[in-house]
Amino acid sequence: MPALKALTPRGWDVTIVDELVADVDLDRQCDVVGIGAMGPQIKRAYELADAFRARGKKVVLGGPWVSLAPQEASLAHADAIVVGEAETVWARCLEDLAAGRVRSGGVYRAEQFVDLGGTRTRAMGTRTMGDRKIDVFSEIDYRDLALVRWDRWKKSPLYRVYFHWPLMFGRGCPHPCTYCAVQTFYERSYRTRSIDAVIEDVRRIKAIGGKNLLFLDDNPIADPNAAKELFRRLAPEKIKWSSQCTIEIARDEELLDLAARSGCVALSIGFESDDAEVLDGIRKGFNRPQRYEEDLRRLRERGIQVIALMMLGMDGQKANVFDRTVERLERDGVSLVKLFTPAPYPGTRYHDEMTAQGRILDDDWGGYDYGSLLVEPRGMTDDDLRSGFDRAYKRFYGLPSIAKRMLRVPKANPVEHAAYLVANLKTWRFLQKNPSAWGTIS
Ligand code: B12
Ligand code: SF4
Repeated sequence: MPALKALTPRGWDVTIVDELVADVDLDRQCDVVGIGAMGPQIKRAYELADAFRARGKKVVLGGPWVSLAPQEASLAHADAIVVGEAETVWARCLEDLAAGRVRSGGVYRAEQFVDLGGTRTRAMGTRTMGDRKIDVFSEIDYRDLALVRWDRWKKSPLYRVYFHWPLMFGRGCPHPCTYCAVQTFYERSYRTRSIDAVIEDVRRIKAIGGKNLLFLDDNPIADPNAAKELFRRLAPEKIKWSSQCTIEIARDEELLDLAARSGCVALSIGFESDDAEVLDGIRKGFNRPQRYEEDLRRLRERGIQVIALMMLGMDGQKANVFDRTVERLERDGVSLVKLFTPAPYPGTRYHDEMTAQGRILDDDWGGYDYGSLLVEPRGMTDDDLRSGFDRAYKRFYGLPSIAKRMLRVPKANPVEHAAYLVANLKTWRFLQKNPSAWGTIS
């Protein structure tokens, strides 16, 4: 939202409301309401859109869900939708709405990816639009666009929720994982901002007292050379940062050393499964699970906490997967885990595969969280999946497992170690009160 605000032409007065931390005033005076949503929030986004339109306001919807879901679904709730990145179309969309018109049936589609000012990789080559082939990168230079106002972030109630300073190095990911909205949205392309621009952001954040940064990237090591250069430049800044990336970070010693020296304290990593065949089924064979043990040892040695992301209920997994997964995570000293039941997000190849096989169990997108039964499992019953999923969470965040894991997770940084111990204990307490709330939150 701050990025979208920064893209808004002069003359517009913008207010950001995040419903996680504030109530939305449906009667607020405004010309245009823009709404974005992630995953299951889309249902609420549609409700809000309807409520605003019933009060005579113009509504525009955008973001990854809206971009990938069938357009009609979103257009039923909005005057206009932005499909893809907003940079090249947002100003035109606003201008049209203000003038009381829409073009292209209300669909403002970004036909090009914006140049972020750094490196670019492209797995897809050019994109075909009708009978034309177009370059997927636009000539708009992101460096010319207004920067996020970090001073405002510090005062925002969101800061107290996220307690990190969010910034971005790159967008996209070149991998082909079938279930992933990111590679679908970005068509497997990957771009970085210029490292100078990122360092400038870091210094602005430091100047107002920020230390803990969160790179919002999906995979900041997707271009390893660019990542190495970034980490070299970050090291003297003496900050701490967290992010998410593939396990490939552990397989390049230089990259891993540089990441650790630059202040990397925690990474969410999509292991998904320790079974090569299961991974091949979702085109994530590059994970190579036979190397996980060694990978995790290397990360631990460098004091990097690992939040493991694991999928349960995938094709090829049997009812023993739940206990086996937790045992492995305990043995490898993983700090935190997030478990996922298969979620067929619209627009993804996985969604198409499950639709073709007639296995999608729920059409209500409001339930598309990470713990619901959305796809008919093979190799286990629905009940096995439901009970195994809850059991795995309870066991991982049970006191014996916490003790076992915390003895193995990195202690190189005592403050971080204490924070992760507290996070585990809080999760244990939460579980006592809400034994089956898992997957609905992250
Ligand atoms: C960082 C992140 C988070 C952070 C956010 C932290 C923060 N302080 O902002 C946290 C961890 C909180 C988070 C949580 C969740 N996330 Co998240 N998240 C991301 C991530 C990695 C980056 C988002 C980002 O900031 N990108 C940078 C900005 C600039 O890009 P952007 O958001 O795409 O916005 C551009 C366009 O999409 C468009 N746009 C976006 N919104 C709007 C709105 C309007 C009106 C317009 C016109 C345009 C527009 O313009 C922008 C500029 O081009 C994305 C993956 C991804 N790459 O998208 C997942 C992602 C968006 N998250 C996802 C999900 C599912 C969730 C959760 C629902 C998970 C859960 N079950 O809890 C929660 C919901 C949180 C909540 N608010 O309730 C999914 C959404 C899938 C989908 N098809 O909708 C994604 C794509 C991850 C994935 N691989 O599937 N997330
Ligand atoms: S590696 Fe991660 S971000 Fe990249 S395509 Fe696979 S799941 Fe998506």
